[in-house]
Amino acid sequence: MNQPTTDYRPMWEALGLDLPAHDALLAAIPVLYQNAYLTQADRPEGMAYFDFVMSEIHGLRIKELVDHRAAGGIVVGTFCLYVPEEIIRALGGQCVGLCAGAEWAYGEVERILPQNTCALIKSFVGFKLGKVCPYVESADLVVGETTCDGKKKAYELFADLAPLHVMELPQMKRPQDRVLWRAEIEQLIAKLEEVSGLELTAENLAAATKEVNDKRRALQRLNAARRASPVPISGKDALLAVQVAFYDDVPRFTAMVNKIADELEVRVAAGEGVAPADAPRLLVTGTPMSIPNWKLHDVIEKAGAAVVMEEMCTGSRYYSRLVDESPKDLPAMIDALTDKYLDINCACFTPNSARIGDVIRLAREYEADGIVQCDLHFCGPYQVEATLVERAAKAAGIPTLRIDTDYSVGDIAQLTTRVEAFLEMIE
Ligand code: BJ8
Repeated sequence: MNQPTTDYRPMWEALGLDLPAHDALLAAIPVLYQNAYLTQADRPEGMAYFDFVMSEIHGLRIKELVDHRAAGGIVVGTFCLYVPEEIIRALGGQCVGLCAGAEWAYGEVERILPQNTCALIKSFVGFKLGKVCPYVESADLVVGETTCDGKKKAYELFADLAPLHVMELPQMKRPQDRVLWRAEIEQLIAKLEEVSGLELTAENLAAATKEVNDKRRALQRLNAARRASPVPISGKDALLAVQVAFYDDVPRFTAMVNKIADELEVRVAAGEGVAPADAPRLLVTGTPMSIPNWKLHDVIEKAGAAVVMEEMCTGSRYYSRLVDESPKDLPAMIDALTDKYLDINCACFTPNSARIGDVIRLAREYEADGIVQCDLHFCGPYQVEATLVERAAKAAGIPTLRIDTDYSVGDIAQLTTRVEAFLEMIE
């Protein structure tokens, strides 16, 4: 991974980062990336784009956001798939995901949050308290959502640290819940109009909807190629593409992913892959994996298996459903957004049987030999739902492995042993 040649330190200082702490964070990421990514053989050539993106993760992209704001645009940070990127973009905003995949400033975090809070929540609070995230420092507004209890209560503390708007997400999907959710989307529109000084119109929303759908279509193409045997791209690389989708420039990202999809389709036609055709194929499901959390994919693929699909928010839940582009007037377009976003299957909903159905359907479509459930410690919704996934997989005759973990590296040896034992069992 090349180091950036531009000196971004004045920009980081102007954003209020703690430069020594930020230096330490930036020193750690290339080591992780080198070990997980650059040791892989036969990567698609197009992944060079993602190597570049990673080398500039706090550099060029942040400069683009700073320039965007200087030109009058806004930057909006989010933590969850339910926040519609289309509205942010229609109002001249750049949407950036703020979930972090590494432990940071936990000492400070545990002064205000219980120790038994999931790593995702602790990390986004830690990155903010530790002043090491230029994305959150660039945000004109952060949008939270009432998904799990940990997140919604953490936002009450986060409101002291950043300008925050919280959307109330229903916990069920009945007609009255849809009414509530549509009203929440209307309130988000009003808030973003206030922050941006712009008005949402059918024209700007149609353009943004098409752009974001195009991004999802490109990811659908890339991931469709993973049905092939041998699989033409590693699970780690496919995961990285979705992780980067949360903060990269949308049209550029779409073009690059389509280029990789072209390359994968050629590989599939030629029968070329990154793993032997008889390598065990695994579907991974559970809580999201944010950069630089590549731990489980790395363990699985170094053990000789191929991850062929992710049923998670950094996976199929991100790209599998599109917004209906056929409505032409604004109220009908907002209806289409309401339906698309309420159709995401997060374990915060009850019942959430559609997610269980998705896991089994995807395992079959991608001819998975096994399902690995990977959930963060202290994540009640996904850890409880894991039992339902296990039951459904058993009924479908698909072996499962259940892993509860966090962002530390302390359990890598234990995870490796468990994954290897699982692979022996299914081979
Ligand atoms: S749509 S998965 S991004 S809420 S891991 S913070 S659930 S205790 S992240 Fe999520 Fe939106 Fe759902 Fe997706 Fe809570 Fe669990 Fe922590 Fe979680």
